Amino acid sequence: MTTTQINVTLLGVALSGFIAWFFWLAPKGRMRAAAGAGGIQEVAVTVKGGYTPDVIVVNAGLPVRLRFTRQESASCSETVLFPDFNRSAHLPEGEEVAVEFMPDKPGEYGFQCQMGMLRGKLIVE
Ligand SMILES: [Cu+2]
Repeated sequence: MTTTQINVTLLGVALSGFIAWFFWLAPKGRMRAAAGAGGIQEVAVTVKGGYTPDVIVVNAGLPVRLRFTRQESASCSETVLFPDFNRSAHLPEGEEVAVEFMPDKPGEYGFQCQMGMLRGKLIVE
């Protein structure tokens, strides 16, 4: 192979890597919860092929309310689980469902669909 062929090959590999990262691994958005009048930290989450935002930042010691709206019929995403907080919710298509819990300790806590194919992260500070 000539140098040019090698370069073109390397470029192709780099490009496919970037595309794979962009579609499957790149975070879909990071959102800091806003505390409302009652001191409840709220974030609206859209469920469609993933969670948007999929990284949610909250403060420890204040209740959290995540309002999920599932905008798809794929059965994969019909349940959302918060294993660390012992919470789960059934998400009917097109309906807003609130999941509430109290994050006591700072840390990172995952949430996911039943099979673990869709994933998000809650960062408690
Ligand atoms: Cu799933």
